[in-house]
Amino acid sequence: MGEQLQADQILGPSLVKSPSIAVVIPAYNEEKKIGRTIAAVPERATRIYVVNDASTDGTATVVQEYAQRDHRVVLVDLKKNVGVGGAIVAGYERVIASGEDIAVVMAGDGQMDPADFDNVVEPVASDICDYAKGNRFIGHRGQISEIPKHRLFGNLMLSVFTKIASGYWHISDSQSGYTAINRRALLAVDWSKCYPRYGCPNDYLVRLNIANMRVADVPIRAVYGPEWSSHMRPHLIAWPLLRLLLRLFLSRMFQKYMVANGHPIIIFYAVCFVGFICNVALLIYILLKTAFTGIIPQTATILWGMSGMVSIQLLLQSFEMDYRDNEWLFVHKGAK
Ligand SMILES: Nc1nc2c(ncn2[C@@H]2O[C@H](COP(=O)(O)OP(=O)(O)O)[C@@H](O)[C@H]2O)c(=O)[nH]1
Ligand SMILES: [Mg+2]
Repeated sequence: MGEQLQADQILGPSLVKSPSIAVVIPAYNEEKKIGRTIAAVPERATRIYVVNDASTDGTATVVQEYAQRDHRVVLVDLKKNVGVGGAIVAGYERVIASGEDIAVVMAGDGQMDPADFDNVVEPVASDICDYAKGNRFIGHRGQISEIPKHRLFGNLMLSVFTKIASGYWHISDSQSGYTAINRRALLAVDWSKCYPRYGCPNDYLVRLNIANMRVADVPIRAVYGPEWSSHMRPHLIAWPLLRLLLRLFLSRMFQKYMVANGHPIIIFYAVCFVGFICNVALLIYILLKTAFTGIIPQTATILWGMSGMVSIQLLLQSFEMDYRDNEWLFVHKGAK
């Protein structure tokens, strides 16, 4: 893609001067923390949708009590558990139907700091981007050391795969759920198809990219401690999440680069894939041949080395092409 364009050149000046802001709060068995979370939502928010889906504790009752005191609070009570992603989508559907300009997602367990609310909302409210996502790795010094080590490692790995799948090479901390989205983006994505469980933030990013939405990472602080044990089980979600990312990657390649404009990146990725298969096949052949005859097959070894180098080269070039093609959707922190 050529020269980087300013947001207002692409989409016109800010569409909404003083946007209405809805907060979507997924809450599952959060009777102890949901009250505190609601009470801490900044005044700036005009509506608070708390999505409870079949909690087995008193979450719904607590939310109803708050709804009587605070007219902004609306309980969205789902009868069946649809997962955190499904709950967010149910909240988004309410926002789409009731017409708020921006939807902010905050966790029901109070793990997202209200002090960062403006940071997350501002780039969307001023129409610098369509979707802003909190990033715990930038801005707040010392934050990384507070994140449990195994979660940090998993997060970094998933962030790399999410860059490849989504085309948003400028963002990290892909699992962060503190986000703001504008109406344009809400209407551009088919939310009913989104992944309903813990992989939802990754899924949203790929779909936003297919819809050509501008995305920004903003610094946030996450709250950790024994009180906030996550329900997420990394070993159980890792494999489904990697499969989801592969499927979304292929879907993005097909929709953006094959159907839309027949981009050469498809050829690069395809040849890279064939090269990689040949490389693995050659390696197996070399190992078997050496094991059975005691002689290393020279031609196969040379071909193995060449196919490996060519595949890596093509892969890196594909990443570079993808980066350039998406650069106009990257909004950097502090960009005006
Ligand atoms: N409505 C709803 N909310 C959920 C579900 N699973 C998790 N949540 C909420 O999503 C938020 C984040 O979940 P949590 O387990 O703390 O994950 P983590 O902090 O991101 O590791 C919390 O507010 C949960 O109450 C679910 O199945 N339905
Ligand atoms: Mg949590």
